[in-house]
Amino acid sequence: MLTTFRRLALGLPLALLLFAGCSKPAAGGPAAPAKIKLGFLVKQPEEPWFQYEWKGADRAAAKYGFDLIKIGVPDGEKTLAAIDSLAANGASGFVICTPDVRLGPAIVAKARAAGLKVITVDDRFVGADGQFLTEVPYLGMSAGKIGEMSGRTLVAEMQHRGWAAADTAACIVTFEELDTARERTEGIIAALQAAGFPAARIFKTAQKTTDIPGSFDAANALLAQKTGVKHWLVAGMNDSGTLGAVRATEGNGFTAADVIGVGINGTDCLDELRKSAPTGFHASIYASAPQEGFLTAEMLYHWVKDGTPPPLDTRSDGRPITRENFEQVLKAEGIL
Ligand code: FCA
Repeated sequence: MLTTFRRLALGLPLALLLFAGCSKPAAGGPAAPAKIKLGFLVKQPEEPWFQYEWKGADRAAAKYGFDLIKIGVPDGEKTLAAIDSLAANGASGFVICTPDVRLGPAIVAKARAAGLKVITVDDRFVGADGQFLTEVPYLGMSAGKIGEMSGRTLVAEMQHRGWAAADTAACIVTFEELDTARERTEGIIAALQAAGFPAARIFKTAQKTTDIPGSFDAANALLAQKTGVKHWLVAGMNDSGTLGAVRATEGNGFTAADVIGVGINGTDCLDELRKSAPTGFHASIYASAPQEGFLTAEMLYHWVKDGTPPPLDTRSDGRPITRENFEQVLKAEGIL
């Protein structure tokens, strides 16, 4: 208790210590060490995935006693401004999921100039030559593997419902300019084909924005072209990608019984899975956002505090969740 109190007191600003009537440092004595400040910047703060990542990072901040500065950075301008603001506020580094992976070199240059350490989460920086900036520590999904899991989940449920491939087609919503997204959707397609689903009945449709309206529009465009399909398999790079497409099938007259949608993230589909009647959104591949937030914040803290550099490439795994088991899995994860 006393140790905890002392540790806390050390982290408090001097004014607060005086105000609280705690012992004053002797005149000329060493000042209390300043609390470490770390940033956590995410591209889509409205997406539950990123809110859970922040929650995980908050847990690391509470455990190690650093200040966490959370900033939403929906575009390049806001990202660069956020780095300036972190530097001005005395931060030592930040974790980032960038709104555009090609901003990587500019972000690294700005961070270096300000003496800030950088770890990337989810979306890996890409250089002007199109190659990953492998020197910047990265933590993200095992994208191909998780995509394959989504594909296998689609096939298992299709078999469970006894659908014939000849009556079925797959609508895969893609966002190929983002590597983690492309690797996931390629994994989905590879698993469908490995299970014998005909390549000619797998249709990709590109989303312009990575949100529900973006995937809704992409799927609608495809459904308008592909008439005569009885059942649809629907998937995308994340829950929003699949949710928008499932909404599009509904708008085109397909009922839940004729649609199998599988998402990825497992954080942005909770309201959907809680609906009293099942929808076409059948399952998601859950990857742990709180853990990714905790681990990246923890790595950054150790890097700043002890000079221990983080591993350059860390990957997280996934597991399928459905209406049947999502509450149990997410409770165990501390999300529910
Ligand atoms: C990307 C997606 C997010 C999440 C994350 C792990 O950043 O946009 O929804 O899937 O990867």
